Amino acid sequence: MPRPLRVAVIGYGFMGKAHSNAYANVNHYFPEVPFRIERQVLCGRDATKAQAFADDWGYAGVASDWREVVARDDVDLVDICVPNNLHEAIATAAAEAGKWVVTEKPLAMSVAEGERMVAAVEQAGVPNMVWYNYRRVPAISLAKAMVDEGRLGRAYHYRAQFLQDWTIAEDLPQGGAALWRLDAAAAGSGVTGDLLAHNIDTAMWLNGPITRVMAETETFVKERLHQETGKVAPVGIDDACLFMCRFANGSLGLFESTRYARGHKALKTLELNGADGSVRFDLHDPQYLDFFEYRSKETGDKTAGHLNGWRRIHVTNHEHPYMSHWWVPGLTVGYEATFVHALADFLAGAEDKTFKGPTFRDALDTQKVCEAVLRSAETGKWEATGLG
Ligand code: SOE
Repeated sequence: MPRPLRVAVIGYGFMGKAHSNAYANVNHYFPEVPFRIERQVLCGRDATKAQAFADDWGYAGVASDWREVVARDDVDLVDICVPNNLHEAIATAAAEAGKWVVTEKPLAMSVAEGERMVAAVEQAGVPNMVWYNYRRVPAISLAKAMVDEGRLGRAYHYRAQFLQDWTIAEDLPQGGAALWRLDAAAAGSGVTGDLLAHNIDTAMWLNGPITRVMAETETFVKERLHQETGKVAPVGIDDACLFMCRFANGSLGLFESTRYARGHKALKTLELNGADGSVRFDLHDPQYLDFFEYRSKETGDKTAGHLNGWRRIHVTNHEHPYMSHWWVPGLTVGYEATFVHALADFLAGAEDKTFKGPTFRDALDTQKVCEAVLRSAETGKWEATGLG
């Protein structure tokens, strides 16, 4: 019989919703997980909004102060869905109170903060996770399975993009509500921590540690009205970031991210080229993984020249990651399913420590790469990440 796990979610924005959907649905689609989720408390500063959200998503109660929530005896897991500058304080207090702790990405504002957070959860011995949800796109999980099966052979190149266009307008303010992502004091960084962190997490999951980076960033709009102070203030985030890197396995990487790519809402791609084959993924077609097989792992034979070509795998068969939990083959799942998958994996492996991550410790590695990227953009030099 699954045991109850009483969840407190801090924050009711975009991620509060994505995570709440996972809590509401994980037991329906993954009935084998050993916990039955109870949506115990929703915490948010605006009492009216918090109550409306709690009613919508079936939370038993609401609270306005996260300190009160982490101290409650009737909460087992604390989920942090608030701006990055609050992650450390909530996570460390929750861990010290013996709660399981999960947080939206990125782990922290800096490596120093992330290290303290890792120490807190590890000293308390509490299960922990960072919601790098794109690992759990079935097609990306399939790419991981194929890499682990040795289908790509020696890795040569990794490349990834994450392009958006929603911050181009010069009169868009910074700070407050969804726009905290433009405020360095709340976000820590711009596209590096917000978008590239996803790509770095996936890249290191698929291709191993990134050891050094060389980056360039730009802030295209230098000043924006700050919603909370009502004053025009310098913009401290990176609007765009490009970096090249080296992986510990000897392969080379190229990453690009911006919120100024007019026309792109979420062009998120990845490609890994190996000696025996390549995979590529595009979030616009999330059900597909493209595979080029140069040499068969099973037979060791090269694909006959006249049959060479990219294969589009429609990742909806029951043999594909997560898909036996959903519909019949051929039918698709969406963005929200990636959070359900992340939660299912976490619940399945949290107690017996078989959870494969990303844990806080894994996410600290991503934080180290992000920080090296921003450092390199400052120094104009290659910077070591300390990994690998
Ligand atoms: C930013 O626009 C954002 O919402 C990120 O914060 C999310 O992490 C990403 O998945 C989509 O884009």
